[in-house]
Amino acid sequence: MTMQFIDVFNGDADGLCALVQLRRHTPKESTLVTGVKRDISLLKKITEGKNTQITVLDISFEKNAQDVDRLLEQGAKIAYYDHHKTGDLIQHQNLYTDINLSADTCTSLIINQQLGGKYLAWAITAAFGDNLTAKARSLAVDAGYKEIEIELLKQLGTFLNYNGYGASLDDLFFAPAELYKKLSLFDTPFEFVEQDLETFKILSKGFKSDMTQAAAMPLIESDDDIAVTELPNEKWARRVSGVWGNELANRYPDRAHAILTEKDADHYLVSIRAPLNRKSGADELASQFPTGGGRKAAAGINALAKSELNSFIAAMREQFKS
Ligand SMILES: [Mn+2]
Repeated sequence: MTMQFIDVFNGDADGLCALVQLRRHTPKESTLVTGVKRDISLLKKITEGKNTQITVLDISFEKNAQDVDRLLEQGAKIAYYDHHKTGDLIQHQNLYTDINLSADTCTSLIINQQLGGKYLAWAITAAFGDNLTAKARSLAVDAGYKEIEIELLKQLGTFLNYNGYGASLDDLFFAPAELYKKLSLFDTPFEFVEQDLETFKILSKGFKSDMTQAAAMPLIESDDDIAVTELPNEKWARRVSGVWGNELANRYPDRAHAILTEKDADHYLVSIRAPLNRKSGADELASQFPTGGGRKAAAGINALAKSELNSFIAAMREQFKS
């Protein structure tokens, strides 16, 4: 029986760039398992662990622990790299983990460290995508990139991250597996943009158009500590909600933000951003609601009942009062 390789990655900039680095370094014929950014229970899509080597990138261990357990029992070898909430880690001889919960790192930076900086520009792209702007910039400056190059990495990171949002693959310009195949042809993001300008342009155009629409939507709550905005149940809104949250966080670094995107008649999809200057509490707020979760700086709720909107806003005020 031959060994089967399976690469499991979050469909955002960080997941994409983490796998690009790994597979540029160690090419493998692998099966790709991914989805929209919010689709993080990815390991349950793997039905059989026997004779498999599974690499997992940028999805919460906590949300996948049962399947890690099951796949290990079935005989899988698993390498797990991440920076989201872990819950209780499992100890097993066939499980390798490199998980760092620091608010200033991301999975691509963890891989970058593993590879000794070999594909740094991809890691910086991901850091920009995960809105680790200061960290990304300082790495880029230290590496000697010119301002125009740094701006390109920032744009690409933002666009790749933006492409991952949406309720289903149907909302996206590119399915993440398809986008991965395009990116993974190149050692650097600079080569990708130069040689596949068409893909870059589709993302760039979509991003700018969606952001313009988001900027026109009113805030339904705002004070010094928090701001809440509501977007309609449309493709553009589902794509842009997360990056619009990042943009607001960058513009108003002392304020926490929530982007409510109407999901159906009774529910919102919620993106939460902690104040950029504090970078904590987003996960705590999200976890108070049944379908919530995420990181300290950025978290979300998959389905917030509209009837709970007032209690959500009250909890948000309480969480982020200065
Ligand atoms: Mn990430």
